[in-house]
Amino acid sequence: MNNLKRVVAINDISCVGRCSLTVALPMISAAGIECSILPTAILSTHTGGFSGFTFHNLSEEMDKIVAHWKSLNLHVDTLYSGYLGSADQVDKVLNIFNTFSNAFRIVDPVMADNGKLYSAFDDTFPSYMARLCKGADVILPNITEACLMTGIKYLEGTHTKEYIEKILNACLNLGAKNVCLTGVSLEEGKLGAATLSHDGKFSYYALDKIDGYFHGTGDVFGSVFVSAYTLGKSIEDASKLACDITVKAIKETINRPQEAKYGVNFELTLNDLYKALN
Ligand code: PXL
Repeated sequence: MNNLKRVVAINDISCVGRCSLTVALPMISAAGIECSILPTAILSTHTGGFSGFTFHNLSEEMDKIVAHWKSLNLHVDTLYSGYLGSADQVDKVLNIFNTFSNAFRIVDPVMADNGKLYSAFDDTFPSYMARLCKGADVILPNITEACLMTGIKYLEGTHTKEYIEKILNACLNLGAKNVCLTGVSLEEGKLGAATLSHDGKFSYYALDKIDGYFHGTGDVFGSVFVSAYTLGKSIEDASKLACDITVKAIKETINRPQEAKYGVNFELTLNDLYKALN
């Protein structure tokens, strides 16, 4: 029997509306990786587009879970952090990074999109997320999140390479080793990702833009990126595969119309994900 790689996904459980752990668990598993989880909060739905959702913070439980793991001599290949329940959880995640110090650290600083913070966070939150990015092997911000953490002004629409490279450089200045920036559009009608690695190499990848806002695509992108990187792909190849699978998931959603807030039909991409990585 081969030993599978293990990812620990640190993210919330939004019970309905595919995002965070309801995306990370099935996708990372489908890549042939064991996905352990550290839930940060439990919500009836995610916070984008539903009203009246429930929210239960799991900060106290997180400490107890990690304390137990310490006693198990657990092997972890990659720690993947996403949506946090509150700013105090940044220290908890840093503590987990130090506990499993041989694991890759991939931080998706989930907190904002389209120029705006998600409703659960206040203006101080980006500075906490910036602390978490320090020392990460890879960070996966969208343009809004990168701007909020670096103080660069957020610009809508298509971007110049100068603007994107200024953001990428500023992200590495936060102390991350590599960055993969999502939501990058250098040309009208195209959308994709840009990377900057520790050796100063930039890469760009884009596909035809599909109009509309699709909830949870950042989590699809992140889960594929984390899977590919954990299995030894380069930053550039992990970014390309994450773009390809995310676009496929969006296309599968357009064919089977549903309300966008319920997330994309990533389930129909799992076969492609497995084949691309195994
Ligand atoms: O997909 C990002 C995300 C994750 N978790 C929760 C969210 C969001 C985005 O709105 O609300 C709870």
